[in-house]
Amino acid sequence: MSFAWKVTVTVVLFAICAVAAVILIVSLLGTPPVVDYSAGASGQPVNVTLQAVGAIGPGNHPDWVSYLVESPQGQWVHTTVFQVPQHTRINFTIYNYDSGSPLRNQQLGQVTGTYGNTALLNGRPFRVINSNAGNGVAHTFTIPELGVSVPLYANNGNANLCGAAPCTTSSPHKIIRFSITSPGPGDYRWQCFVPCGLGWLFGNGGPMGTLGYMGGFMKVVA
Ligand SMILES: [Cu+2]
Repeated sequence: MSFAWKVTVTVVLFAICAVAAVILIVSLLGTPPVVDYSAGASGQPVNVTLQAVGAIGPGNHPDWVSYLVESPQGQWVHTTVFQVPQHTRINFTIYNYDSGSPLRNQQLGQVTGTYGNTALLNGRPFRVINSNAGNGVAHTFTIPELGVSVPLYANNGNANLCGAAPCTTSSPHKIIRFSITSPGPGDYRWQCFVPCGLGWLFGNGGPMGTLGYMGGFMKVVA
């Protein structure tokens, strides 16, 4: 092998390794995009809209459960990070497209930390879901630091459920609404507390442990 060849092979191999390292670092550091509901906030209530799906569809993990966030412009974004103004009424609407099961911990069937400690399920107020009855609970939306937790009543698992996000209301769904008051500035972790990562240890790996699927941040800004 000539010297020129050796140099060429060395350079090419180095370049390949460098590119691979960059891709790895970016994928490890990569955080989901932020949907901003705080721009132009005027103290008026802010509406935050999410959907929970049984399978995200396209991408690296097509069969992972996930949340999505709807931008103020009406685009569904595959993320779990959103930004709201401080000390403001936040009206949440969550479209649940997933099936569910009985809860291992019935405590998570309760609505806590919302206005009136209540939420609406398809327009009807509720404070607790008995997950041993009916379709069970699919996911929760929980912000532990604020004591906020709302169970998402499930769809019938035998129905023709949406198989890839973003789902539309032509698929079976439940609409859950509730309101909270945003606290002072900070990053508030939220997540689902149903171990819904099927096929992972105790259901808590995969989408349950990956930002952008079953957990994220509510960023509160001044
Ligand atoms: Cu979940």
